[in-house]
Amino acid sequence: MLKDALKIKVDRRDGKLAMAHFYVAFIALAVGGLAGLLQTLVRSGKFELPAGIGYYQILTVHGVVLGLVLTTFFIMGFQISVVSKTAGTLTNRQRLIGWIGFWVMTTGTVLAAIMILLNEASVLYTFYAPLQAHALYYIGLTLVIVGSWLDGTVIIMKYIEWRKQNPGQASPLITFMALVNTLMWIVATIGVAATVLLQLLPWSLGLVDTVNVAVSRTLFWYFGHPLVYFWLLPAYMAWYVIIPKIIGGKIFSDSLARLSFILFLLFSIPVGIHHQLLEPGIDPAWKFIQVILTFLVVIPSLMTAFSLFATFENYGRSKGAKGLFGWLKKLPWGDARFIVPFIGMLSFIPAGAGGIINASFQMNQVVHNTIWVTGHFHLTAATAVVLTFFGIAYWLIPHLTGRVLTKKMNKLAIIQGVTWTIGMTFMSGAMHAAGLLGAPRRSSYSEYGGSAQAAEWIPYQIAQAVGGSILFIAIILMLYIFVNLAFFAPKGDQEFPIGEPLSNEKPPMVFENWKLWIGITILLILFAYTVPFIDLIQNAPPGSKGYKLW
Ligand code: HAS
Ligand code: CU
Repeated sequence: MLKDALKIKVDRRDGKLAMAHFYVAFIALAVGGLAGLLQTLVRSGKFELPAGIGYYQILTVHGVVLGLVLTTFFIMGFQISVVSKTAGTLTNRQRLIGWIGFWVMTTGTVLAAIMILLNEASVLYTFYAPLQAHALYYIGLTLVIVGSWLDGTVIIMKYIEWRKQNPGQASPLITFMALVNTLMWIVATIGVAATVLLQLLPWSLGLVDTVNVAVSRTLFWYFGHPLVYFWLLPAYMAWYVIIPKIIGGKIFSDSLARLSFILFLLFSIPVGIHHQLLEPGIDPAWKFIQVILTFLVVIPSLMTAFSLFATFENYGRSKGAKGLFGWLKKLPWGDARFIVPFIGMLSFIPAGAGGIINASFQMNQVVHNTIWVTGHFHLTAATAVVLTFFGIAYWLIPHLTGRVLTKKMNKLAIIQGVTWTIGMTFMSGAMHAAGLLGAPRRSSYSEYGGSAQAAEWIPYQIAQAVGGSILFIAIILMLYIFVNLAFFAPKGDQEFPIGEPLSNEKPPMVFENWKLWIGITILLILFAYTVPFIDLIQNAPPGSKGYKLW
């Protein structure tokens, strides 16, 4: 039955819902990319923003529009597509909920964007208190989250329906993965919803005068770390399930893939304090416990790396490859659907290593609040994840619009991926290096009164501007390809690749025992966070009034 389902195209109406999400995502790419380019130019010291636009204003645009809007819209569009493909067409009711979710998210995005453009909310994408934004900015972001819950509801409903219709059977792998990501997202977003609704909103409306800064940051990072895995897991879905089919191989192990996703559900959330290792008010013992939990969440990524190598090697050897690395030659290097996400995988090796450095309690002192961290997340989020999203777009957009990726577009797509990689190598490389020399993140250009140390950073800042400019060219190429695939490419049947496992193993049904997994997730969260929160509330210094520093 699953085999038949894999031949069917995604229903046209579901495709429209997914495409609506992709339009917003790619508009976000255009706006956010431009803001990014301007930032690197300002930081090179050779350019000033016109018309009274502030550096922190465009930095906020960049973070919100790319980190929150592009990602959430792309992920929801992708997850709806894979679930519709493998678990079946959405019912009218499910589709309606999806559309309401989409419009709630879009309304929230527009609201937040207007407040940033009016310069009422230059508080960056992390909106740390005591920086205080206009209430409508917080309301806008809340709507984005509420809308994403509605989209998530569609995934959950479809999953439940599939299980009812197929009793005793393991759900389709990629539907299972989309469900895990949705459950993680819902548990995680409760944290940011709590700080916005209970703290930041009443405070920016003037209903209360002060805010407990440490509590609000801790609630933010309770959400902020799983947020980055919410971005990563859809890329992993493509790596585990879609790439094997594209190369003509098989998924190494269905059960291993499910286990790694369950581990992400368990360990993604009780680790947020690794973003606060240098903040006061949290006992070092609890920081250390969350550092250990962070190292546990590295394991499913190592499992993923292992399983990808196994898939590639297996395929290569099945084609007669010899020697230790002979299989590399058998991979389809001319196929953009493969090579662009593959560069993403490759970049995730140094990116992940950088993450492990960040998480190492003492080493965090060297890198925290330096531009090294910005370099880290431009390799993880803006390379590994985003190149995979582009790789997905190259076949999914034409599949949904009934068109095909032509040879010419395929070639341009490879050029796009390579251009991105060159730009990012300059930009992220220079950020890592300057960070180690102490260059701060989240800061506009300054010579710091002619300090000798700041002078050392300037060449790296120029390298960042060079990288940023190359990246902007790659963004223009991506937008051009997107418009082609959405509106102009020749009509045809673009394949929706869904891989199958190497063996006929039956994944253990315990993986679908959500009471168990959500139960353990909640216990781990309570374990990691109860005492820190009690401390932060009981021993809180007087609350802070709001600041508008821009
Ligand atoms: Fe991170 C800060 C730790 C992963 C994103 N991170 C950030 C911020 C962002 C971010 C946005 O502990 C900044 C937030 C802010 O604004 O302040 N991060 C980690 C760790 C991991 C990690 C331990 N981060 C990510 C991912 C992100 C992301 C993924 C986005 C998508 N990060 C931190 C810490 C901080 C931090 C601290 C705070 C720093 C501070 O002080 O502020 C791990 O999950 C990484 C594990 C990954 C691996 C790599 C596995 C490799 C694979 C590829 C295999 C390749 C193949 C192809 C098979 C161990 C799966 C190769 C084929 C060949 C032929 C060679
Ligand atoms: Cu983190």
